[in-house]
Amino acid sequence: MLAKGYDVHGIIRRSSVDYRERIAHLEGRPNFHLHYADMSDSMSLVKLVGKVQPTEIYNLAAQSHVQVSFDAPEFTADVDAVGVLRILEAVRTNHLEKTCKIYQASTSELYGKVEEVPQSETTPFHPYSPYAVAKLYGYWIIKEYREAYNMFCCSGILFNHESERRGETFVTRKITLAAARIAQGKQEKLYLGNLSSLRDWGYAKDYVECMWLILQQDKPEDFVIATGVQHSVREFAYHAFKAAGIELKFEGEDIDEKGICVNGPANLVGKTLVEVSEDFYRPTDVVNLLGDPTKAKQTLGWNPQKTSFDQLVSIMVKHDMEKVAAEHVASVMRTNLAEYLEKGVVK
Ligand code: F7E
Repeated sequence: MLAKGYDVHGIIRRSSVDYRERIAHLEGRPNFHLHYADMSDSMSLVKLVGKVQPTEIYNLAAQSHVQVSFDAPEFTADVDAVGVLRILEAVRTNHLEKTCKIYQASTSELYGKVEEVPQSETTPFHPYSPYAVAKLYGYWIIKEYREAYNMFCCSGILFNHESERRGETFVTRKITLAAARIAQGKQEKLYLGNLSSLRDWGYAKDYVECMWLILQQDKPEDFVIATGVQHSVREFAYHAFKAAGIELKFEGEDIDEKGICVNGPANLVGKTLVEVSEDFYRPTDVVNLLGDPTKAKQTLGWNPQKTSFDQLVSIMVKHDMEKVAAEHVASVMRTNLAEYLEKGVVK
């Protein structure tokens, strides 16, 4: 958005620790502004929308971890479902419904216990987690306000979109970080849940371009955004470890399945590097997601294969190999400095 010349306003939540690593490089830019507000606090949203008078709103705010939604279902519903309504009402309250377009980050999780493969804009929904049920409300309330009040609001039904900035507890990033740490001797093993789960993974950077395109159309519509290519968690792990210089062979089934190193650094060959743990199984899991991006391709002119699966894995592994190496250097420097200070070598 900044590169396109927009004035960008983002909301942040108050926390006792500042954790803004992923936007740190943007802070201080003249057309980038952060405001305290919260998706669970309608007043804060109404006031902010009134102050900023936005022409486009991108609602990416959510409790977005599916497994966590089983532990915090009410919070998830408040933020991911009612939060969308609060934004719509904040726009209406400020009489901006004719000038402000809204993009809602919808999700392939709506298809859940899938009723057809691949999934398109016409596939029936079957949400299969508290997260998905909350997001289904968000999808329908956007559609309702579009029809009831003639507002320009759209849902992008995005399949999994990954990048080097992905949160570290989502499966792709958990794998790429672990592969980097194991390759550099910083971790022994990686524990995962359902290795057979199938996902349509794309590169987040390509997907945000599509979000913007959705709001530049003449009429508001919903779109499936996906690559149309499917891989299992096991395959993602195989390719990520391979990119980190480790070849895995998977043996066994279900909870007993293991990923063993068959090629790579001599100290790792023969070792079990990936194991399955029930801790990462979900009460209900979505296991067969594959998107059909035909409409986005034809209407938006978007290219779903801009970044291939192999390129995505390699971008993420390269980033994490560098991150782990940098952390190692920083820790050696800290240790050396502490030692020099203690010995009085430096003061
Ligand atoms: O899980 C399986 C897990 O947590 C993917 C969110 O951005 O995309 C994301 O939701 C699959 C699931 O993402 C582990 O059971 C195996 O089948 O990376 P994930 P998600 O649930 O697909 C959609 C589009 C969203 O909207 C969400 O907000 O991988 N899996 N082992 C594991 N998953 C995790 N997290 N950790 C494991 O150890």
